Amino acid sequence: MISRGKARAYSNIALIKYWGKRDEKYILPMNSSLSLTVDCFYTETEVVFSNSYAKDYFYLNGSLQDESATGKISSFLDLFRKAADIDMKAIVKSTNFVPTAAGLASSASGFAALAAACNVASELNVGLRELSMYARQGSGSAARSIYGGFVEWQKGTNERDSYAVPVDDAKWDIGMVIVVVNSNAKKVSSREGMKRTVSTSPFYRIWSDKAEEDVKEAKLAIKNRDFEKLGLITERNGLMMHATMLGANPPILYWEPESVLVMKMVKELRDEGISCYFTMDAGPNVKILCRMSESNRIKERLMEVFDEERIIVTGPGPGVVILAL
Ligand code: FM0
Repeated sequence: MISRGKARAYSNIALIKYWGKRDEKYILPMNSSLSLTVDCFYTETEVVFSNSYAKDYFYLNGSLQDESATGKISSFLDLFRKAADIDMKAIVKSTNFVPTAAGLASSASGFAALAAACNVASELNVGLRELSMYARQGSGSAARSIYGGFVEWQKGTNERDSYAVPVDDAKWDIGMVIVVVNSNAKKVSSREGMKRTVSTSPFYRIWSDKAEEDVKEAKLAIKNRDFEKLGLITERNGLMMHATMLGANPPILYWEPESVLVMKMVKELRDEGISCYFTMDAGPNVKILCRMSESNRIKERLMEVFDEERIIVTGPGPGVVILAL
């Protein structure tokens, strides 16, 4: 017996961040978060279940992955195998479509695409809300990549009601400019970084309530098409997340000198009347929320300092897409 599924999912950038789990097994977040799905980076994944396979195989960008990487995929496949009551092993083939080679791989698009492909291949065929809960258990931020545009991941009360919901399609002159800042610094993964922050940072205590408020305010700003308000909340929330990490032990600093340079440039652009706002995740790259119609002006300015291939302009992306085999 053989059964297949294939899907594409787009990455997302959080405007109001997810940083900290209250449950590590089910990946339940301390606070709700809000993101923009982007169309510049996506993952396509094919899952084939067959009773002729002796074990699971995982190919990423064409190359067979080691036991450790495959093990993570196997645990995720188990969620679907259990729910659909199948015991077949699988071959998973995943390809990341990234505009540049400079380290923008995303667990969000990865697990969202894997969940959607598993949903078809296992014939479980759950709806998007439930699919979001499966994706969440691969990587928290993947819960949001099920939908396009602005998306809220509601923290919920338990493992059955923490899922993402669509907020707005973002088709109102919304864009993002991503600056790929090079870094040789040793990377602390989001998973490890947030865990350390929750358990050691005295600043963390005030984070989750504030983030919860920020999500509410950001949703209101989106509803009112108040771009400036949305941008200001985004910028503040991102900086506050990084402030919680600075208080961790040992402290975590993802910024590089060039990250700070971009932040200053964003402020300058704003003083000149271009409405743009920065945010950063668990790495040195800076993402600039802007008007799509002004993205080229922002890009031109950044090109005075950065090579063109390190500047990515993106619009809002769609939700998961089921692909023909
Ligand atoms: O995306 O431990 O989803 O809200 O990107 O796999 O659940 O990789 F800035 C950091 C994403 C964290 C903010 O964490 O963690 C955001 C972050 P996992 P993720």
